[in-house]
Amino acid sequence: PAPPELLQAVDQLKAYSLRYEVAMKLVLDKLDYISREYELRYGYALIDSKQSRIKSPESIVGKLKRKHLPLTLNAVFTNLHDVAGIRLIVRFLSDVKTVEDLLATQADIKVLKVKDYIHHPKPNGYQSLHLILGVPVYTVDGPNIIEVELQIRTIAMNFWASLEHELNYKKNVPDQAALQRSLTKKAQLITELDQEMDDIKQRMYDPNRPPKKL
Ligand code: 0O2
Repeated sequence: PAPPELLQAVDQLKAYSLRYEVAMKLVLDKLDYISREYELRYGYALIDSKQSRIKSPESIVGKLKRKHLPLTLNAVFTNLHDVAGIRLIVRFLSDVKTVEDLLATQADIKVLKVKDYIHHPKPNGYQSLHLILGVPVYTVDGPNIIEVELQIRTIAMNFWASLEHELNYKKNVPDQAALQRSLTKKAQLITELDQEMDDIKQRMYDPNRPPKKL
């Protein structure tokens, strides 16, 4: 029979995956509501698309190793903030802040940490707004705050990030370093495009227009 410590670890893992799933679903439902109400009241699609995932065990182990952390459950809970992750894609730059502000008004979730890679892009050019949200999950033992990472970015930023991610994970790409440098330069074009598209949007939709009354 399996040693009791192992059985306990398996039970703990199951309970925690359930908590991450429930917390992620709660945030997804809120985003869905925000998106639908915004469209009804402003006649404007705030959210283009969203993806979500619970980090796979392989990816968790990979990240713990990269960060030189012990391969323990405790290290996961205390050091990895993106076990539950949502990526929200908006069309326009100013929509990133609109979503952030709408989320900040929700009393039951807390923004625990903000990493603003839009105002402060990473050296490789990566842009995105990362929020670590603390979401209450009411377990049999009482309330527990579970972290969910929310990445908010524009379609253009996502286009850049998805190619950059592919480049990093692909093996045997000739001139990988040169392609990386080229992508870093292209990030500037993404910033310019996002700003110019936002200018057009501001002229199409008056940013101070009142919402439709309910
Ligand atoms: P995957 O495969 O997408 O899940 P921290 O402990 O806060 O210092 P962490 O968790 O690395 O470190 O935080 P950060 O910077 O917020 O990055 C978390 C996630 O953002 C990454 O998860 C990526 O999804 C994305 N990301 C961050 N930097 C880059 C980048 O330079 N390029 C791209 N394409 N994505 C990036 P994972 O676990 O690394 O990967």
